[in-house]
Amino acid sequence: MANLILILGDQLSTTLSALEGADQENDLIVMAEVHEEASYTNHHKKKLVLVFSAMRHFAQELEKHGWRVQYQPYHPNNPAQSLQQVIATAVQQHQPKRLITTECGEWRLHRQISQWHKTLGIPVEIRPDTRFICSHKEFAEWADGKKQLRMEFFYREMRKKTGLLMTPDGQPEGGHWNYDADNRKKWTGKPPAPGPFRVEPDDITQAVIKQVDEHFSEHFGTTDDFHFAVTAEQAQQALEHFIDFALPCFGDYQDAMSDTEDWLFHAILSPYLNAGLLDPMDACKAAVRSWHSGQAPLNAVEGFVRQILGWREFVRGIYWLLMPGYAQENRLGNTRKLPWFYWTGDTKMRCMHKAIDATYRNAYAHHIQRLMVTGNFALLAGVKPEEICDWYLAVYADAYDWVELPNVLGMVMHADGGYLGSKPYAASGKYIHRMSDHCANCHYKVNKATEDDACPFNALYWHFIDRHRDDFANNHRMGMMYRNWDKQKPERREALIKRANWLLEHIEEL
Ligand code: FAD
Ligand code: DLZ
Repeated sequence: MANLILILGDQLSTTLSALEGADQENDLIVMAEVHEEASYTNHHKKKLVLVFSAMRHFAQELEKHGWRVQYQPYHPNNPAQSLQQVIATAVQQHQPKRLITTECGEWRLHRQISQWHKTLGIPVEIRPDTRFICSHKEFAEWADGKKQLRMEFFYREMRKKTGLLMTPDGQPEGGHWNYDADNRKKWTGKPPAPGPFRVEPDDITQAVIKQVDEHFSEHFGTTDDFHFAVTAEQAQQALEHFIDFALPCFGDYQDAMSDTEDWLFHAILSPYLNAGLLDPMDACKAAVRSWHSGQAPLNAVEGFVRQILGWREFVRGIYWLLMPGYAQENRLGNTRKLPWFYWTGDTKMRCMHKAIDATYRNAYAHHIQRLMVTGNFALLAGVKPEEICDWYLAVYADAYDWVELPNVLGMVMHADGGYLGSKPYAASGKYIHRMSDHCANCHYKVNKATEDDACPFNALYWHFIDRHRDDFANNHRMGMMYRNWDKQKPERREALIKRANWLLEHIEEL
């Protein structure tokens, strides 16, 4: 036989570079559900269902289109429990000339695969992942010589490169690159949020749900009400659902949070984009078409395109530029353990409870919950980056190291010394109150700071500002915070620090 082609669980695209030029009659595609990939983190049960079910559907589709596929479904007693074991067995069985694969999305596995040629005794060809818009080389060239990277400038380069939302004479549509200032409305229940696109589980998905419940019962989350798309066709329908029903309001309510509504006007497309079921450029182009047809406003469409063309490509660029050292960064010197309530949602802080509860049920929380609630709390409390990164990697259906790590370690924890973001997204309860209706239902009082029932985010915010004076006082975007802190009476400052110290000592009881 000619070649083995390995396709991983987040490479479910027929346009995958590993398939380019392949010989349908002679080459053999290998796909395998293996314990090692299913357990390197405490993956949410819904993520396991999504990945296994989407892999099974993809293998069927490949066979339907004439490919030869060797597929290993999950079983705890399979002799091969890692991708390396699966491939080693397949090489022995089929004696291929070479193994072809597309570069994988995580350093952990990439390091393994790049050594396989030594043990397999055949060449291993690792091809670039052309599903991303910016190659590693292009990103490295853009980043070269810069002390700090700023997404906004990278994003403009990507707009010029793709022509998305650009006029024929090379200017940004509407005259501005970024309409973020228009995207900060609080949501008060109207217009009604459309909810996510739902697919009822078919026989394949139901079989996977049963297996996950049986073999991964210790993992975080629940399989109840699984409704994710598991094929490219369904992911395309999810995109159309978003464009038709949520995109028009996506911009306005992008930063909003709600006590009663999990999804608001977000796309809920990241699990599909990251697994390969949906192409990022297709998603951006669909949004731009919606603006051209007058269905969605520019602030919404630009905001959506920026997330995918800008943030998604930017964080991936940083990941591959700086790994493996990036994962070890801890520039704020944090040492705190992750509070246990991140796993249970058992906390009186309403915003935290709501974000964690949604995460447990849905394997999803929207960006502002991740950044300004669970992320902000970890930053203010000084949680060790490694611990909070492990949590984010485990609990979301869209979580893969290449995208989770820069978002958590860089954007949220500022553990890279500001390489990714110009200032930490630290905020007091006031921000959460402004953007949500959580505080009205909270045990704690957002307008209090030092009392026993005061919102913990308030004193913790000032504690963070105070303890990191050396790190941030000279950051011009933080200057006002320090002036505000220094303006407060010494007794007030003392009371805030005392309250924060009490909160940190009793963190598990909050
Ligand atoms: P929308 O808000 O509707 O945005 C549209 C798309 O833009 C998303 O589908 C996603 O592909 C892309 N996008 C938006 N923001 C980002 C970003 N900051 N980085 C990369 N892509 C972005 N995203 C992941 O895909 N996987 C993760 O593991 C992940 N972990 C995160 C952890 C933290 C602490 C934070 C603050 C953000 C994280 N994000 C992650 C980014 C973002 O929160 C999610 O992509 C988004 O919430 C997914 O939901 P959505 O599809 O409804 O996105
Ligand atoms: C996430 C995941 C899971 C849960 N299981 C598998 C699997 O059994 N087989 C597989 O090929 N891929 C799986 N994946 C995706 C891989 O972990 C992913 O390819 C790497 O993390 C690189 O991004």
